[in-house]
Amino acid sequence: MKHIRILSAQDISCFGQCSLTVALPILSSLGIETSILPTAILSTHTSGFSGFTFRDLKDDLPAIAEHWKSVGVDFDAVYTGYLGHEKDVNAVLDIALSHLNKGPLIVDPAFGDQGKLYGGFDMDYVASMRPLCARAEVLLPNLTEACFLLGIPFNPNPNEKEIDAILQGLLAFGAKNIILKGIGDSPSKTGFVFYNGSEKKAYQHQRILKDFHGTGDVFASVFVGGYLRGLSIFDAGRLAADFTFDCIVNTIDDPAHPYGVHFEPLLYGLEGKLRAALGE
Ligand code: PXL
Repeated sequence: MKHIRILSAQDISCFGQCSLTVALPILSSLGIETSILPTAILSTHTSGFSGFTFRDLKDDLPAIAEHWKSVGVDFDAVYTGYLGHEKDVNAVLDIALSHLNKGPLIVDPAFGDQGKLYGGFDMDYVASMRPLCARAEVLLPNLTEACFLLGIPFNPNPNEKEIDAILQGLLAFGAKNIILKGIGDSPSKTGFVFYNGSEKKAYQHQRILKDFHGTGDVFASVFVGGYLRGLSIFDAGRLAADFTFDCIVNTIDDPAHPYGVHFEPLLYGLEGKLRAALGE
């Protein structure tokens, strides 16, 4: 197996399972060396907790990048998630477009869900995310993020024509491949639609009518691992959707665990699923 080293730029939420504390174990389990660019440190994530601390690291990012350049570090891909501040987004875009990055940029916008922005984000943040999303080889928005990026009203149940308009709009931005998440053709189904301008393909599975935090990060991390290991974008999305579903099923009966999903017990089987999808 070819060695793959990537950079993931996201916050560190010290407690709660999201961002880097999810990306690192998942990507490691898929055999991918993952360097990190922590853009902010929070005591917890922002969903379901109040009074959390938030230290933005935007001022540190350019110097980190300069040091990497001076020692000759580079990456096979850059994967971005929740960043935190407009200046973080700009610094991450500079890195993704510099010679530090030899491969694709994969962007999970990670700024909202269920029709709303996550606490602390505003339209300026959304505007700052547009240039990053525009340079993505693969963009992984949920429906909420797609609507904010396009500046259109959020409709939780878009029809096919509306979905097509969203996909076209995101492509017109500049992103090359879209995985639009949170789409199902009935209330009991959810999944994603893949679109690259010439091919459109949907995948869906049973929808669990309870929302869990951090599932977008689980999805994105499995997607990145699967895609960089050689799956097509659609098949990497399918691996990610199935694994995320399994994590939710594995958590649903635990009332003491509302802040994330129990993905750890399922990691041991993930690489096997990737190998099977690769036909190995
Ligand atoms: O899972 C996305 C995410 C990441 N990081 C922080 C968050 C959220 C979603 O709310 O608050 C800090």
